[in-house]
Parts: sequence; C-alpha cells; structure tokens
Amino acid sequence: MTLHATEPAAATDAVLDREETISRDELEALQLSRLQHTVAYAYDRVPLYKRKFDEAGVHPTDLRELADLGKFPFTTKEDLRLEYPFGMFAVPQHEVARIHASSGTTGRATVVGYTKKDLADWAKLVARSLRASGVRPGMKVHNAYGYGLFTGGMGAHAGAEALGCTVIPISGGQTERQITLIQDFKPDAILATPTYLLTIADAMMKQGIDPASTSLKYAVLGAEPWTEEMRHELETTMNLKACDIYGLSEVMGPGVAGEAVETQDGSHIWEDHFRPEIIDAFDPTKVLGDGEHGELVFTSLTKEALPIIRYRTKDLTRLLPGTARPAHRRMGRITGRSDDMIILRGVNLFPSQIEEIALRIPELSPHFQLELTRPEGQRMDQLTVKIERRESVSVEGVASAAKVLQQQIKIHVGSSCTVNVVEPGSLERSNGKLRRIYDLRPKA
Ligand code: DLL
Repeated sequence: MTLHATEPAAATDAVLDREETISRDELEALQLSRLQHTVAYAYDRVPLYKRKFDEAGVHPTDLRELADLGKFPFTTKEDLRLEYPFGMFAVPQHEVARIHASSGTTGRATVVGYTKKDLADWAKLVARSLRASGVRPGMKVHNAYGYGLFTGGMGAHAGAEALGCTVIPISGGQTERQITLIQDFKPDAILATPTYLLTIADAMMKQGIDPASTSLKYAVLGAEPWTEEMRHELETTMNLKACDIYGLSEVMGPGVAGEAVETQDGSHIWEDHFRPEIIDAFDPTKVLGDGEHGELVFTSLTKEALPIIRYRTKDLTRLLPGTARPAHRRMGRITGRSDDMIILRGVNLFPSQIEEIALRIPELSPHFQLELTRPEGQRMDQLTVKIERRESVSVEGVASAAKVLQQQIKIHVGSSCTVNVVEPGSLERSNGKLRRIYDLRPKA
C-alpha cells in the first residue's frame, strides 16, 4: 500500500517564526531582558551558580548591558560532572519532564534535564532548523540519529514532529534495514551524522543500489565536525542538499543552530534562545570579536530545568554576520574541539584538516583514520593516515595519490606523516559519531 501524503509545500514558501525575522536591535533587547532573568534565576536556584558568582564578586544586578556577561564566571563540563547527577537542576524533580545524558566515555556522564516548556522550545528550534534546511510539513523524515540518552534521536524526532512531518524513527545502526526502509518508505529527508550517511551510501553501492537514485532530497547533518569537501561528496553521491545542524547536550541538544539551504553558508545560531561568545581558548579572560577564531561559549536565555551560564563548549569556530536570517549570527564550520587537537611535534592538527585535503584527491575515499604512535626507543610521535582508495582506482593508481596526500599535509598543516592507502571496506564504518583518532602511544 502506498501512503498518500498531501504534497509538501515548495521549499520557498515557508512560514517563519517571528523571531527569525526581527531586527538585530529588537533581538538584542530581547536577549538582554532574557539574560537578566536567566542569571538571576540561576543564582537563586542553583547553589553552584551562587557559589561561583559570589567567588567572582559578581551579582545578577551587575548585568546591565549585554557586554556585562563577560564579568560572569564560565561553566565547564567538569562543573556538570561534579554536580552529578542532578545538582545543576533549577527546578524540583517533579517538574523535570525528561532527562538526557552524555555517554560518559571520558569520565562521569553529564546529565541534563528539561521541563515541559524546555521540551517545547527545543522542538520549536529543531523544527526551525529543519525548515531552514529545506524540510517542510508533510515530508517524510528518516531519523537515523541514535535514540536514547543521546539528545540526537529524540531531539530531532520531536522537532520533525513539531514541524508537521511524518517521522520514521529508525535510530542509528542496522544499515541494511535503513536501506530497505529508504527504498520502501521513500523519505524526502534524512537526519544523521555525516559519517553515518556516508556509511549508508557506501553500503548502498555494495548492494548495487545507486545512492543518487533514492527519494531523498534533503539531509540535515551534525553531531560531529564535517567539511565543505564532505558536503560535496555526500551531495553528489546521493543527489541531495546537505545542511548542517549544530548543538550540544549541555546547552540543549541539536537545534542550537541550523543552516539555511538557500545559502549553505554555516549554521545560524538561534540567538533568541542562546547568547554566543567567542573566547581565546588559551586566555579565556579575552572575549574575541566577531570573525575572530576561538572557543565558542553559550549562555541559555530561556531554559528552565538547566539554565547554563557561559558554558565552554571546547568547539573552535568564529561568529559571522547573519545572512538568510539577518539578525541571527552564523557560526563558521567547527574546525574541531580543543580536546581533539593532535599536537604533533609542536604542530596543531585536526582530523577535519585531513578530511579537507584527502577529499580533494580523486583516488582517495572519505574513509580514513589517524593513528598516533611512538615507535620504541624514539622520543618523536608518529602520525599515520590510513585511508581507503576509491573502489574505481587500481592498487597501482594509488601510489602517487598517497604521495600527494603526504605532501599536501606537509604544506598545509606542517606535519610529516606516513600515508597508508588501504583496501576499500577495510576501515571501521561509522554508526553515529565516528572515531577518527586512534592514540596508540604508550601511556605516561
Ligand atoms: O551531538 C547534539 C546533536 C545531535 C547535534 C544531532 C546535531 C545533531 P553531544 O553529544 O552533547 O550533542 O555532542 C556535542 O558534538 O560540542 C560538537 O563538538 C559536536 N557537534 C555537534 N554538532 C556539530 C556540528 C550532540 N554540526 C558536540 N558540527 C559539540 C561540528 C558538532 N561538530
């Protein structure tokens, strides 16, 4: 039986939220009043904030203009860990409608909570992001973000429902089944991490299905860094429009920022709900100007269960003027997280730099991983880039490609490395957030 949906509206006639179209002045006035409320609310209700503000000698009444935010102390992941599980909550437990948590692979899990109103705001912002990226009411949306404590699955789900879509809640993994459902249900849009969409495309090709032949027209991708080169790769192999969606659990989940399909020039931060800042990651007392590269910091403006003041994301990027939504600033692509940075013989390196370079070499595939080793008896660390050749290229054809990659990394990043071109299908595939770095150096 075929499901006859009403035809989704064309991508141009979207009805926007009022806050998407207001002026910058109006937006900043809204930010100031919401910010003043949030810092007072956090100070009154969360002991950690009271303690930190008092220690820093600031009081909520010191926030008279937006720039005063810089006087307030930062919040870090460590704070959330120390307050595990519910110490950061600003409402009694019976008002908490939902809890999410990070996986806790690198320490104690960080726990976040939402009131009913928080969930409604979150859904509205995800809906806003999806709509900006081309998704429309009435479309079928295949949601391949993982469901569970991770905010991706349920966050994207609620947003797609709020927009008025038909949601297919497949979650991550079971790639064969994903492919069957894409073929049978004929979704218009897919929500996934960029590397998982790559896994799906790759598995389709193995089954003899042309990934460009599916019903998918839009992909809304996030939860991990990706590059313009990866966008090009996915858009051409899958014949769709791919846009970015950004977010993090501590600040809300997906939908803190979303990219417009008509400009594809970086995600607009929904500044009616979050006030962003960029700081110098090495000297956090320095708040940087728009356009300057540094660490992204967020303050929530409307959250009830878990107000978050100046949260240090560790994500490195810059703020750019709004375009498709002029009042809301955009964020540049995230080059990486400060804690994902490889320091190799004094040179800083991110996996996204390798992705950018490798994808410009036609013989090489987007499937790669980085291995860090310290050979016995040596003091120097060694970087090995393991990368699969494209299926269409012969083993002989890749020798020169390996050399080009090695040279380009030396020129653009400044690091010497070894490049190992491996067989197609031999490296681990993504199921969600892909691990790119394998640190095999002996632990100190
Ligand atoms: O990954 C939320 C999310 C789900 C965003 C689905 C988009 C789509 P966390 O697990 O808390 O939350 O991880 C947050 O992931 O600090 C970034 O380092 C990274 N990240 C998220 N979105 C992007 C993106 C979700 N679009 C951490 N580009 C963040 C680059 C991203 N990195």
